[in-house]
Amino acid sequence: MTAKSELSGGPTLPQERRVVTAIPGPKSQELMARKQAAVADGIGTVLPVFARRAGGGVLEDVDGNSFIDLGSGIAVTSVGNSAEAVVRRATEQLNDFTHTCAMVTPYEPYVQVCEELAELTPGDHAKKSALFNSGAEAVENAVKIARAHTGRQAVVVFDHGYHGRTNLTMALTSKNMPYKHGFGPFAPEVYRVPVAYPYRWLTGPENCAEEAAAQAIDQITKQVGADNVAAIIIEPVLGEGGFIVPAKGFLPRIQQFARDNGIVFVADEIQSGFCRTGQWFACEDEGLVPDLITTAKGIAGGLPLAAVTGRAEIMDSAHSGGLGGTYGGNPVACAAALGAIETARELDLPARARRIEEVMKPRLEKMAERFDVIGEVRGRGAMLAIELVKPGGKEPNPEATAALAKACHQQGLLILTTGTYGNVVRFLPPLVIGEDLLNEGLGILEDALASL
Ligand code: PLZ
Repeated sequence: MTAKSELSGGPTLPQERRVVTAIPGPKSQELMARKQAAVADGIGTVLPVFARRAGGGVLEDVDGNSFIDLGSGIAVTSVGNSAEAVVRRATEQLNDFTHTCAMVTPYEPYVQVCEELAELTPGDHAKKSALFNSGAEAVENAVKIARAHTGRQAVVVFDHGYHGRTNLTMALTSKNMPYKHGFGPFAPEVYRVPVAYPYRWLTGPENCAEEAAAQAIDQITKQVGADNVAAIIIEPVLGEGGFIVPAKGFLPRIQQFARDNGIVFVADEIQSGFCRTGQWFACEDEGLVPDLITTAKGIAGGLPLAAVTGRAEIMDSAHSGGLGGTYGGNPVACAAALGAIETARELDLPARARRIEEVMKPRLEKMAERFDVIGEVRGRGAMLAIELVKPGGKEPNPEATAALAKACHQQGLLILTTGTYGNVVRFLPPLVIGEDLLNEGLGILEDALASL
């Protein structure tokens, strides 16, 4: 008989890979037929199995298959699924009250999350936060705040950038398919400039930071006018664009330009933040102190919560009552965030992310030597990727990428793809994953590469 604790997800779930049916199994297929009838086609599916439980480094489906999880629900369950402190705190909060609306009657967990964000984010200046439900909402609000602060309208973003699926954030997002196609018109006053993508910089990676920054700044000054720019928004590691780590020196130059011109510099750390890259925030790597920082995903262990955090005088620019939303900073989500932050501190998750890099990167680099299809291995901490190309050159290879993901899925390894060209396999394991699972997953990846 199964112990009761094993019936729930979370840390008690057996930490093993197990493939007991074809993928997808019969129960998942049945549910998929119901999904097709009841759920809009616009809601896609990466791995067509239905989840039953998840925890630690695994995700179990309704047919009893157990997948090694190298996706964390797109960088969300960094503390693991149903992490003990997240469940405990959220449950206590559920029993006390589920909602009052923070704008109607505030509650302590909201304030506590904002206090934690002030402490955890880079810089020792006075900081304030505002809480929302999703990453896109946080980015939209960062723009509202920057516009209120500067009295300017233009927003500058970067090639390969991703910031969400709402109307303004679609405009900020660079990739058309699947995010924007047919959904326009988009919000005005959004300008896109080059980013320092070392692997694909035409004159080579050595000059990439310098040249990309010069081009970006030239375009801003000549095409937009620095005085018209409210905000420059960038992901310190670009997520949906392909786990692009901007060449060293690029981000500081862009931030300096923003500072020199009274532009609010916004780091979108929704994917890269909360210990993912081996530091609490990816922008710490180059000592950046953003004016505003947007967070979501890893902040609350799986419950929907997002934040804008930044310089108090900028955050206070929006008039009283000008920011908010019915559910923003929901008390259960805030309690979960406090549990996730407690866990991250207790387990020293930044160190765990660095350890994941130590385990994974050398093995990925070995695979790159063995297989021509891997053009580059990149990333930091537990935000790693391989970019797949046609052998002999750098032409993107989305077909091999899709085939590789599928082959891994069949063997019980959950990996995700990404990238402007759809040719990047990304690795985002929960930071609490066991090293044995991680190594087993890499073995499956290697076999799948060999079978391509
Ligand atoms: N900014 C940097 O990575 C979300 C998108 C998944 P939301 N990335 C995952 C998908 O296909 O919709 C993301 C991000 C960065 C903003 C967002 C948006 O966050 O919580 O999905 O709105």
